[in-house]
Amino acid sequence: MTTGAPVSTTPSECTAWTREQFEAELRARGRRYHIHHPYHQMMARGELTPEQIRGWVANRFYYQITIPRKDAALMANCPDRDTRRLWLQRILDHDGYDGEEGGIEAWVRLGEACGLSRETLWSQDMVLPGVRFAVDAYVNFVRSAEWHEGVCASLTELFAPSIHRQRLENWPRDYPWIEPSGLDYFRKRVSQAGRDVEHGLAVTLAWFDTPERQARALQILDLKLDILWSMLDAMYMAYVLHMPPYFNEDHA
Ligand code: AHQ
Repeated sequence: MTTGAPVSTTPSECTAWTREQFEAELRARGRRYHIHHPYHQMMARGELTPEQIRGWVANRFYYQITIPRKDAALMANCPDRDTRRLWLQRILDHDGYDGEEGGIEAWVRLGEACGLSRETLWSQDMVLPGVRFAVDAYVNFVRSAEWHEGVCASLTELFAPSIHRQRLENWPRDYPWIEPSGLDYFRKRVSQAGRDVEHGLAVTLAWFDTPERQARALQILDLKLDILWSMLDAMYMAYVLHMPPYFNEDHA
């Protein structure tokens, strides 16, 4: 996780950053990653109640079941067979295949370990409007974006291994009421995210090679950082401040 003073925030008008400088700029956006959101900070300090954990799991489920459709939308826009052969693995990682349950099923087991039923998760009854809008904004962006831009948007995963490792380290101590097998999803993602990022970063560093394109790449990464941050904003309002949409609808 790169934090601290930003490297310069835009390439100069006439010269592109080197690949190393550009990668440093991308990694410097880690200071905006949702690991720093108050909801995640409370999670990492063991301060979330079971209701707040269950709210997070049920809302993130909508993100998880949307990721494969986002990846399929990117593939539909991508004419390059070699890229599609690699990107297909992301869909399989989530949807599963013979002999491998996949990440969505692992997330259902996370929900069950937290006291949520499979039916509750799939009903999406707990999905907050703000979460739904943020997740839909992601898949709709990728549907209409040139495929390299969709690849760039996935690069928040540059920062994901640390957040999965943090949960694996903290949850057994802080949330002992959660069945440890429920954490399988996080175990899988540490390596899968690392593999995804290796490919996504190579594509991004190669394609975004002019000052205009590099500025655009940072704009795309900021959009995805906003999406992840906004999801937690909705959850913070609902589960920490107890102010979900229309909580005060019974006006006098
Ligand atoms: O579990 C996550 C996942 O499968 C993905 C896919 C990737 C993408 O294509 O945008 N991003 C992503 C992320 C996952 N988990 C999030 C978390 O905090 O558990 C992090 C998120 C990301 O960093 O984009």
